[in-house]
Order: sequence, then C-alpha cells, then structure tokens
Amino acid sequence: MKNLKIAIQKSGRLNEKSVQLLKNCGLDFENYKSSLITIVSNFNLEILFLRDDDIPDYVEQGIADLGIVGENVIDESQANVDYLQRLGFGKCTLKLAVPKDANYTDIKDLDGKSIATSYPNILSKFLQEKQITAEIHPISGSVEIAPGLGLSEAICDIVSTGGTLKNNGLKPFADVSTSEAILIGRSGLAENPILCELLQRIQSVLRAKE
Ligand code: PRT
Ligand code: ZN
Repeated sequence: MKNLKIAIQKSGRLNEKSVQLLKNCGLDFENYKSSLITIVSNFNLEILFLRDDDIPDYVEQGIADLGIVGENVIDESQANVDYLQRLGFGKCTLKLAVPKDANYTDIKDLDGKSIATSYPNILSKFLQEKQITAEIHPISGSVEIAPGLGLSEAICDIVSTGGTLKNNGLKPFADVSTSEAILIGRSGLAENPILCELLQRIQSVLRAKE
C-alpha cells in the first residue's frame, strides 16, 4: 500500500506534542532534527517537518495527505482541507488587545481605529460580522510592540497566559476565536484504510488521556 505523508511543525510550540502523539500511536520513527522527512518503520506513513504556516497549503495541494496544525493557521490560510480530529493541545485564543489605559468599553469603539495583526483574514471576517470598519496592518511577528511604536491603536494576536500582553502594556479587549491543534486531511482521503487505522489509534490515545 502507498504510504501516506503527514506534515507536522518542524520546530515550535506544536512540534514536541505532535511527535509525542504519533509515538503514542505506536509509530516507530527517528526524530532527526536535521532531516525534513522521516519514514515510519512500522506503519505506512512518512513524516514531513515544515513551518506551520506552510502546512495547510501542502495538504490542500496533496503534497502532504495529512497535517497537524493550529486551527488559527488553517483558518487564516483559507485552505480547502478536511478537519479530521481536534487534538486537545496547543490551545490558545486570538484576542483583540489595547493599551492598558485606553478606555474602550465596547467592541464598536474600534470603529475607525488601526489594528496590527498576523491574522488579517480572520480579523477582517470578524470585523465584518461585527460591522466594524477598522484599518488592518498585517505584520508577521512581534505584534505586541505595534501600539507602543505608534503603528496601530490596537492589536489582534494569540494569547495563552496573557504575559506577553502585560509585558507590553496591553490588556485583552475581546476574543476573536479559540484554537487548538487539529489533524487535517486533503479532500477525498476519508475512506483511506491507513487514515482510518491512524485515526482509530489517535482517538484511543486521546480517550486514554481523558
Ligand atoms: O516556525 P513556525 O512558523 O513553524 O512557528 P511559529 O513561530 O509561527 O508558531 P509557534 O511555534 O509560536 O506556534 C505554533 C502554534 O501554537 C500557533 O499557530 C498556535 O496555534 C499555537 N499556540 C498556542 C501559540 C501560543 N499558544 C502562543 N502563546 N502560538 C503563539 N503564541 C505566542 C503569541 O503569538 C504571543 O506572541 O505567544 C505569545 C503570547 O503568549 P502568552 O503566554 O504570553 O499569552
Ligand atoms: Zn508560523
């Protein structure tokens, strides 16, 4: 049977837990940090190690059959992929935040303001739903320093403990969406026997954790 390919994050917040999940499924593989691809010796699977932002497109295009990536990254990419299984790790919330002494009271107070974010697609959909017109500044990282530098009046970024917001003189203002790591698949894969076996193993690992 032809191997399936699964893309996981090469390094970063989801790497270790993605590797651990696959190992807990009984998959035997070398986790070489320097190699971008590894073959599972006891299952029809190859593992590709990629930047998380690239995973949804690789899966949409069928270069990888499966991927493990944060819901926020999938939504932002707007890739057409199947959501197969929520994985319960990498939990975080995409939030709007403003300088700690700003006296905004309602989400509508963002009307006409500028907002820096690495998630322009998710943010623009959210603002549209709330009928708010704001100027979105897409930036790729260190979003929390934008208000302090005068680039924007608010930000929209991922928060987990809230420590980064606090350290940058910001306070959370509203939740945009929540996220966790998800197993995604290219469309048309649902009946694949290797996927069915892998999904069963993942689900029993998740059940054992409950
Ligand atoms: O190199 P690559 O592109 O693969 O990785 P990356 O740097 O883009 O992503 P990475 O490894 O930081 O995060 C991977 C995924 O983990 C994200 O897409 C989220 O789904 C999830 N996740 C969970 C988080 C966080 N928690 C998180 N706290 N992603 C980012 N953060 C950052 C956030 O951007 C902010 O700068 O942590 C800071 C806030 O954390 P607190 O704890 O101070 O609130
Ligand atoms: Zn990334």
